[in-house]
Amino acid sequence: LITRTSITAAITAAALLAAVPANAQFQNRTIRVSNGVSKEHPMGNGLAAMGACTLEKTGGKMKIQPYWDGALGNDLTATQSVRTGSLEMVLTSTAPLTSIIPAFGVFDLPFLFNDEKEADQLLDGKVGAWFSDKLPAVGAVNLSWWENGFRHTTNSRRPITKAEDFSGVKMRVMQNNIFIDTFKELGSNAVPLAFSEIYSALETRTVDGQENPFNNIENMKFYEVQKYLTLTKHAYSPTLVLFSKKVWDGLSPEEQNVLKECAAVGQKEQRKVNREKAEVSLTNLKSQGMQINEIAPEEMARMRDKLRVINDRHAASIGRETLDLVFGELKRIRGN
Ligand code: TF8
Repeated sequence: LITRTSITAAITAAALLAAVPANAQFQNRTIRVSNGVSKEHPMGNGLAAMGACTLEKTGGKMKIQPYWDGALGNDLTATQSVRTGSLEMVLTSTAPLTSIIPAFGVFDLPFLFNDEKEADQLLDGKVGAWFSDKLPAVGAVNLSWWENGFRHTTNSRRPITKAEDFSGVKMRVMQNNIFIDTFKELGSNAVPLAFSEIYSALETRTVDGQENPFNNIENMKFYEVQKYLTLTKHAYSPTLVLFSKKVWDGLSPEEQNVLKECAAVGQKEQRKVNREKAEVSLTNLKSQGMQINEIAPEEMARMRDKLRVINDRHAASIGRETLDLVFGELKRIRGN
């Protein structure tokens, strides 16, 4: 005799069975993400968008948990944790990773990109994928290209309006040979330091200046200890959304897909907010009392000429193949 209750029970059991594979695709997971800046930075907007996306796509199972202010290490040390698998994810500029993958050094060459549109096209296309493909070999998976952005120069010594003004200025640079060489070539004294050490180095005048995007200068309150801001726009820092390969290999294909899709959702938000906020940041830095200096076009041309030697000097370490690939693609993008 088939009762109403047993039919209900059978239907429930069938529904449960059908539901099992779908649920098993997603485990409860917390993805810890390290970043050097504080949570008001556009990186926060990107991670919030990415996190809302992972929650939605996994029925609340996959959580993105950001850690700010370098609490889990600076770019390089957090990247090492990602490589060993003791940390799930890090947002880092490519520059500190040039010591691990020399080809990334191409992004550190002065004045490589003219604007964000060029950077987006190159990084989101086959050349960006070519760089991402180098990461699994060193223990990481790049989920997407976000951005730190165009870098500008601050210092406490004097207004800088031409290359010669860098003379004798002690500049903090990222832990990267090409940045060290670039600022030495300009006549300054280049000191490599981790990001978290900048503020106190500026405050104690261990260094006179530093270079970072507007958003970072405001976010880290460098305006409290820096008077002059020069619009050098000398480099564009891409941001890697680096996931631990060790952790990645233990995820289901569905979880991996969610992470990739949601990193792309985060990218859209992060780039948008980063670009909107950069303008606002510049205005805020001015109202905080910073003096903003521009470099006249003819002085900028001289500076570019002076720094052309950097490309030659670092060609061997970056590698011919990388240089040809990137400059070839830029040529195509620029339509010349
Ligand atoms: C630097 C970098 C860093 C970023 C950020 C912490 O100057 O620009 O600000 O990579 O992720 O060290």
